[in-house]
Amino acid sequence: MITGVTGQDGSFLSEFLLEKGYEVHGLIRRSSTDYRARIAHLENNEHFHLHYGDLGDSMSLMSVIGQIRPDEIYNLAAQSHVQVSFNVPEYTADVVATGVLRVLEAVRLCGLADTCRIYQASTSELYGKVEEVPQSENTPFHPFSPYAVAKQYGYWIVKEYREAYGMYCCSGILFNHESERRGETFVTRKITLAASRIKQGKQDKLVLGNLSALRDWGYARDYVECMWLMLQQDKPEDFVIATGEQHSVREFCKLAFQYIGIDLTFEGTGEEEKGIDKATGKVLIEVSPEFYRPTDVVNLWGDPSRAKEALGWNPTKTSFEELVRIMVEHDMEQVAKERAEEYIDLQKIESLEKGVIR
Ligand code: NAP
Ligand code: G4F
Repeated sequence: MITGVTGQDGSFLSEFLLEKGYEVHGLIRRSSTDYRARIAHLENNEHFHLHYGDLGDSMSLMSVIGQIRPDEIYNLAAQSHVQVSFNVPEYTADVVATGVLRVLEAVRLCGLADTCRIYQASTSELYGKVEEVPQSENTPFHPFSPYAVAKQYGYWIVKEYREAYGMYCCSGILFNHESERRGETFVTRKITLAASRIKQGKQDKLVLGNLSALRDWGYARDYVECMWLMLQQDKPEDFVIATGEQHSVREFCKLAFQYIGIDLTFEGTGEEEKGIDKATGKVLIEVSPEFYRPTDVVNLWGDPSRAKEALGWNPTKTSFEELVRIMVEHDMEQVAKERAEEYIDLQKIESLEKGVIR
């Protein structure tokens, strides 16, 4: 069973498990619009089943878990946007923190504590205002957003159920992982979509926040394998999943624009910094404090040694360069197909991210 099946990771994990011969049950929440694009290609698969439920609703979780009696649960559902967690902190806590407890307790109350293994989608945001670089399983946590604080509860409640009830449950401390299916308001996808639209004359410039933030970016398709591997071990254990390589938002921009044939140079500092097309002198990237966060995590860099050793996982199967190329190639095609009435109003999305209605 996968919660968050309609999300980036849920869709890749579904494909991965179906290829392994699993019966996959996904939890979806009711919405007035039918947003299932990432799993549309799986919906005719007879081994893929969908159930309505919500992480905010224990009864639906009990009902679905009691009915399916899953061998493995991948708890991926979350309000996963860090900036949005400052706008909706209470809701974020309910889904991201208490939601984990609801899943664990539903498993226990359905009498599955001894048979059902649980993977919890934990995060590098737990390291937040980092206390060491790079970060490993032994690095102290210092969560730095309402989202991260809620995820910290999820991490500890999983550990508690493991120790109190002997349940096989564990947390994957995953560093940022991106893809052509990444939500459009996360910085990487915002950049690859904007670069594609600028190249095709459909957007003038891209406005970003902190260009100096550093991330350890991997490819989501590679990372879902680790979620599965973590549930196939003799004993449950928490792992850091990362590439071990770090890049800035600025470097990501430079590479994405390079793939569409624009050589960018950055001039100025702070809010005055600009990304300029070397060939034409045109300003293509600007900084706005609108996208600064009240507290920003600026130095994430994971040490995947333990996952390499114990899970036999290759953290650099897809390189940073290849990841950016995959995303840009996808978005160049997507943007070329977009009809005028289908354009996503980036300005509106960006404002929403900041809680502003324009
Ligand atoms: P995502 O694309 O934002 O997907 C989140 C999923 O959760 C969606 O399917 C969403 O459903 C679902 N969801 C949200 N609220 C829900 C609720 N109340 N009840 C049931 N489902 C709900 O996230 P992702 O990038 O795939 O990440 C998957 C998980 O890993 C998340 O828990 C995230 O916090 C965590 N994580 C992600 C990264 C990363 O870099 N991607 C790194 C570390 C940890 P709708 O489609 O209906 O919105
Ligand atoms: O792409 P982001 O929004 O991802 P963030 O905050 O790292 O969170 C993602 O990764 C976490 C793992 O570490 C997950 F747990 C979480 O669920 C989510 O998937 O921002 C990355 C960095 C930040 O420092 C942000 O301040 O990029 C900086 N940034 C600069 N300009 C921007 C922008 N981020 C966004 N979203 N939009 C901007 O315009």
